[in-house]
Amino acid sequence: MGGRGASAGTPVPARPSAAPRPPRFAGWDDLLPAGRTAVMGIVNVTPDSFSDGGRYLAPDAAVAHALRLAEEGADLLDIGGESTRPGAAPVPETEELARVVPVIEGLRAAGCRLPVSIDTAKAAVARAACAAGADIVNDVSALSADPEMAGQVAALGVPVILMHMRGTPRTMQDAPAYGNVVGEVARRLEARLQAALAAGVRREAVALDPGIGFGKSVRHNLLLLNHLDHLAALGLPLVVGSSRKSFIGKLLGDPPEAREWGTAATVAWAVAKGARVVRVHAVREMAWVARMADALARPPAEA
Ligand code: PMM
Repeated sequence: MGGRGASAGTPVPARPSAAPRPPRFAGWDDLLPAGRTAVMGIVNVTPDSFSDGGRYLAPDAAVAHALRLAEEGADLLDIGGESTRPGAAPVPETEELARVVPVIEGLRAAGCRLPVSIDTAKAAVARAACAAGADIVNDVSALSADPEMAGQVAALGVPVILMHMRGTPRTMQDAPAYGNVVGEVARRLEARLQAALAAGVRREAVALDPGIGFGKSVRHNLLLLNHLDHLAALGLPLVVGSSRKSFIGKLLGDPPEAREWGTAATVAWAVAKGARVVRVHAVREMAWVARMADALARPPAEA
């Protein structure tokens, strides 16, 4: 599985300085594997993420975990230093920087060439992470939390993920309500896309994400996944992050391991409905699921 990764692009020398670097990838087509869904491995460098909080807070542990995910077949790695679990408090910028920068530097120093995204809503963290070797900005606020972020992403010239969220992590699960969740999420993502373009971000650098679990009830999450093809019709790559989220636990009654099996169903479904990237914790297993679902959804000529 280790050899199934995407084109790793040009080499990434370890570089501890904060100087800007030219982007390795101009857009999503440059970094996604052709003909199959990409698997993004989650590396949360946080004490409190809902699934893996506290396990990889030490930089060495986070780097080792990320290298393991690469070995298991991740096409991209997503490094985050601020928990976005419901109710989570914001993390100061200095703390977030201290969590993520050593991990990105450590990964590059270890020779990892995979595309790396920085999961942050802060422009300063995006800039420092990209200087340390990150290639993509993954912003759960779709460039709306920090007024500097859209201009920063445009200046960096890197691909970006615009994710839908209602409210902030602290408030988002307080009785989320929509008239038509699919239409409202699509319209908001379209508006954030326009804001990004107006700030100078190129269209081919943008991917969209419905933000499963971010200000949504169980039913809202199910409807968004059910109508994922509606969002795919916006014409940009879709990222889907359903892995181990609480709607799966609520549906299945949360016995041990149920969230992983439930995740497998959502990954297969998302692939069939047009996701280009699935963001997961269990990379080895979900890469199998994604590959099988790819073959079912689009049978290869020779098999
Ligand atoms: N979910 C989480 C964090 N970052 N980014 C994107 N693009 N999409 C998501 O669904 C998403 C995200 C929260 O989940 P985690 O605590 O398992 O990382």
